[in-house]
Amino acid sequence: MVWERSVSEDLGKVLLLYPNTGMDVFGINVGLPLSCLYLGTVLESAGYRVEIVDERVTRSFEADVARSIREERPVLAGISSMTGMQIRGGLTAARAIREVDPRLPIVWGGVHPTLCPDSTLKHDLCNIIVKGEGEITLVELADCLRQGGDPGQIPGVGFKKNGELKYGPYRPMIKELDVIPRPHYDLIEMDRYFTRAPSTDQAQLQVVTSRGCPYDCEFCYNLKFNERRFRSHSAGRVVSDITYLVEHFGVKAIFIEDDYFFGHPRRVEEICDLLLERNLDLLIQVPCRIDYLYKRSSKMLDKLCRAGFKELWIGIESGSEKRLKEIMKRNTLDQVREVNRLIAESDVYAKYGFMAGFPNEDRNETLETVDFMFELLKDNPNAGSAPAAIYTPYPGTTLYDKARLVHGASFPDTLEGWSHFHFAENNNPFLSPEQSKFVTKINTISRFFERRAFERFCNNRLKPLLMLMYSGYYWYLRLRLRLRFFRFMPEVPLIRALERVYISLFHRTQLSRVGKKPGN
Ligand code: B12
Ligand code: SF4
Repeated sequence: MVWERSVSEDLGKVLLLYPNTGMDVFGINVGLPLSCLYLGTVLESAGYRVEIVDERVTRSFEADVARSIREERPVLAGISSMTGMQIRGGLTAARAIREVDPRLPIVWGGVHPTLCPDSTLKHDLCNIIVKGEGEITLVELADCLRQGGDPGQIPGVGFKKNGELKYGPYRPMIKELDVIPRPHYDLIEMDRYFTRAPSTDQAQLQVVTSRGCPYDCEFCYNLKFNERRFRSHSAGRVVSDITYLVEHFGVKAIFIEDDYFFGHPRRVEEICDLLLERNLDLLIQVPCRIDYLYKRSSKMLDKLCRAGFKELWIGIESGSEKRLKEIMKRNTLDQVREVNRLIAESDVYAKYGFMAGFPNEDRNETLETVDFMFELLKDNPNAGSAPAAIYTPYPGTTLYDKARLVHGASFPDTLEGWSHFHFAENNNPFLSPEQSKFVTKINTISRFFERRAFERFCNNRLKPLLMLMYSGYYWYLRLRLRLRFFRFMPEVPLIRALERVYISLFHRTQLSRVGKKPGN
């Protein structure tokens, strides 16, 4: 690997930037900036010095970026970005860079530049993009720019030459993930990144144990970004990475940030065996699929639970059978019901995820989803439900192409345009104005479907008062749903406004307490 080399000279500095995601509540979901951490680690191994500036944990992002460049001109500045909000912060940072140094190469990478390469590259504030996995490409690119070379020969990059967009050859994906070194956690201030485990409020850190997924859900980026392939770290490496976090940072709760952890069932068993051997007494949150559990016995669920996998995040997506088929979810509602019953008999907590507002979805279908959410919660006291997300057509997904080609929807064609594509807003031009409003209403009120989630959200001095208000509102909400009365809902704008204020105040007060592990 390109980073496995011994370098005696100082190769200079690389600046990596992680903008706000739009879902950033310090101490709750500001997790490790994994993209920058993985890239920073290989750059450091290859002989570069790395600085990571993360907008989510600083109050002076632009000033920090400008200061870093003034202190020492980096070889390049790399910006990591998903579609939407992160682009906004990325552009702000890029402007700050340009003011200090108009010629510094600005490199964009991550999910958005990979899936929308042309519109990203066309922007004045972008010189080069890196498509897909960045570890090898970024080291090669830094070497090339440092020596004043031409990036055209480097696989995986896009660049501009005489105003024209050019792309280097295809960059194959790394086959054996174990060659990627464990993140150098000292690149960041770790005490800023403890999130909280939902059921216990324990300090939690995140790991990646695999990349990609063998399924083809039509709303997901995996088909294009990971070419529908599943690659994983060995069981030994996974358990060693988790043990490292436990031993060095004192956490007992882990969040697995994989696309599909369960892609290789034999590996899952091996991980469980190793964790049981080490007796670490962990609380591990992990994304899962219904069909993985459907094919398995309560014995396997019990083993998962004993090994620490006590919280499963399961995307159910819809309460409509027809819709599940259409989006290629590859499981039925009856299978969901059966797995829900299996989980009810175990000690595992399941958090279900749903979406509303798919193309052609009408009010009845949205209500089928709401009814199904309540059915699952009723049948299983160990289950919770995330708010019904507003379906968002992300570029690179099959449903995005269908929305354009079948439903005639149009989407932004500039980087600036994509920066306003906020997942919490309704970005679905294919919905009628009435259905669009209805979906936003359901998304808002579904925040209150799970009492436990609300309790956790208001874990402060005002809790008794807030929970009293919650009980009153819950009763009113159930009555509304039973009567199917959705015309006059003044609470919707009120809830959204209050939530925005609450989250921003909470984020700021938590940020000012940097240094303390939440829950400790
Ligand atoms: C963690 C996570 C989050 C966290 C992120 C913050 C954090 N660190 O705590 C939170 C919870 C805030 C979040 C929020 C959301 N997320 Co999210 N998230 C993820 C998740 C699970 C892991 C991301 C990660 O860290 N991966 C590990 C790192 C190593 O991989 P990576 O980021 O891809 O980086 C590699 C390459 O992309 C590249 N690279 C990345 N940056 C850069 C920069 C440079 C300069 C270079 C050269 C290369 C490069 O190199 C890296 C190493 O190989 C991914 C799915 C996944 N498994 O990747 C979804 C994912 C990124 N999220 C997604 C979505 C849709 C969302 C949400 C809308 C909520 C939702 N409904 O899920 C929001 C809002 C974000 C938005 N798009 O506006 C989509 C993104 C689709 C898109 N087109 O952007 C993904 C792909 C999930 C999916 N299956 O669809 N998310
Ligand atoms: S939604 Fe989940 S199961 Fe479906 S393709 Fe994406 S990662 Fe795989």
